[in-house]
Amino acid sequence: MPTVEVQTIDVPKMLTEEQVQFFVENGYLVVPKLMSEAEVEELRNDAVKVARGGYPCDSIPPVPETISDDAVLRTILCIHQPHCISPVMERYIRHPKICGILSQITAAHLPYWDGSVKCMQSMLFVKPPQFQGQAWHQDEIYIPTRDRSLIGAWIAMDDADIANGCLWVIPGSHRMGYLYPQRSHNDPDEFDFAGESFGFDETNEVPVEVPTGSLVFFNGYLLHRSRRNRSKVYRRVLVNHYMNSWSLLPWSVKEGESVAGADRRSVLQVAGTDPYAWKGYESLPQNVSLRSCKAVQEAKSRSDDN
Ligand SMILES: O=C(O)CCC(=O)C(=O)O
Repeated sequence: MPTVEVQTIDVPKMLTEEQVQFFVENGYLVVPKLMSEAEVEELRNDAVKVARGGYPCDSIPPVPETISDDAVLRTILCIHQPHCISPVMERYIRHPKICGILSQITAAHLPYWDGSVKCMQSMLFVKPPQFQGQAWHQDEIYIPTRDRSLIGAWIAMDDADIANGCLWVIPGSHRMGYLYPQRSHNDPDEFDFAGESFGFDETNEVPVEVPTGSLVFFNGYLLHRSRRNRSKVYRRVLVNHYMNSWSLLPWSVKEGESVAGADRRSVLQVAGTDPYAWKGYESLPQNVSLRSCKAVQEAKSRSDDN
């Protein structure tokens, strides 16, 4: 193993032992108003810059000045990987308060874990009025870890409530580390085109309504969904995904690659040390992708008609 200088990222402890235990037991945790108003405003402004093609990338060309910010935002459900092009979004991935919390809960179910955390994904939801939500799913279906440590840090850029399509979760559904089967759903008015998990009792679901600036943390095995935005306001959220730095990341396994050894290295170390720093890092792709749903398709066909 090559020797490299191992750096340690120190972050503040933010949570009580009761809050850590709540996360371990329930698979989610709300931390109200962690972000200041100025921070939320910075994120909202940067969301507009990303959506207007203000950062060079192939998938979002610059939008002419004659088109209003509102007209641009009203066509977008979600932009995947905005941190690959926006230094502002990348800075929020490393936000010390968020990373302090992550260093306490991400792998708190494992003995000996030392609080080290890395990030592999960001998603910027705009979710304008009438746009669809996401059907039941567990994030580890898409991003597998080897130790069940995947965690989402969901930053509310607006008040999120039942009307505008907040998160709904089934507390404790992460405990066994079981991945439920998935199927297509027949409800494109309510949910985007991703599959839905099934085979569980959903009567215990609870809405996670939070004020602007709050964080919702949730484990990658937690069953969660969100519904259509039935309000007149956006439901903007930046959700970043992280995991224990000690676990390999067998994500997007390449042809011929062994799953046991696969380890994507386009990650950002955000707390503690990276034991695999000796492998080096893959640079982030300088691009983003846009998520589709029925409302996105309708907005596109309206603009094609004009
Ligand atoms: O914010 C939402 O509506 C859904 C987010 C979600 O499902 C996720 O981050 O995994």
